[in-house]
Amino acid sequence: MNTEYNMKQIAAERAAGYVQSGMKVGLGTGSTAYYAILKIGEMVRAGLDIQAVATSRASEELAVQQGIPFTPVRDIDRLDLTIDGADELDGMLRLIKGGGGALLREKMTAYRSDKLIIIADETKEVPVLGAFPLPVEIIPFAYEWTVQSLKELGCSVQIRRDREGAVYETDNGNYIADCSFGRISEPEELAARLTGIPGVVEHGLFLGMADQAIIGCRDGSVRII
Ligand code: ABF
Repeated sequence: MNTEYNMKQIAAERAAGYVQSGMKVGLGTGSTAYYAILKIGEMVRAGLDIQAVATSRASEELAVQQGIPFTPVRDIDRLDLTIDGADELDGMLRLIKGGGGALLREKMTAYRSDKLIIIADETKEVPVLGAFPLPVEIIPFAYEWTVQSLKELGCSVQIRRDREGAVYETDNGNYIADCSFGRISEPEELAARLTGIPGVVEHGLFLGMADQAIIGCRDGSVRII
């Protein structure tokens, strides 16, 4: 029986197998991407020659510890491959991301990547998105207005706080509004409405961005969709 972390690990390590010397690679954020970074670090130490960018300060710190060479983002126009986690994924590879607070850099990195591979344990697969509150990155100025505008889309909103109860700030100095919509039956429509709210920087719906998902299963198998 595989525990959740094993499922994450087998998915992450299978994805790391797609990384080849000469590639420009985007490193994701979260506990599944953690295992991918560890594996890629092992491969770099064994001679893999890549350039990398990270989707969060936390992932960059981990990658540097692992000896993965970094290139300033300004020196990389496009990436060959990004490997990243997700909070939910449906049968059309539509995703909710941002539980780790890195959705803006994750989406920017995915957008500049020729291929996005999502890695997840099978508990992340859902028939319909929305059980996981949708993270939305908003600017601090007049965030109360933005929260009200989000509520008017039909959700309850929690401004994310850290363990000490302070308002959580992203790597970009913004806030995260966790929006509970319940079932999101029309994610494309919701994405358009979210983008139209002034004060919203980015949202955690990743639609039409993932090329492949590698799923770690309880029985130790890996499914590729
Ligand atoms: C990251 O991966 C975030 O977007 C998301 O929150 C996280 C998935 O969580 P985990 O891999 O830790 O289960 O990309």
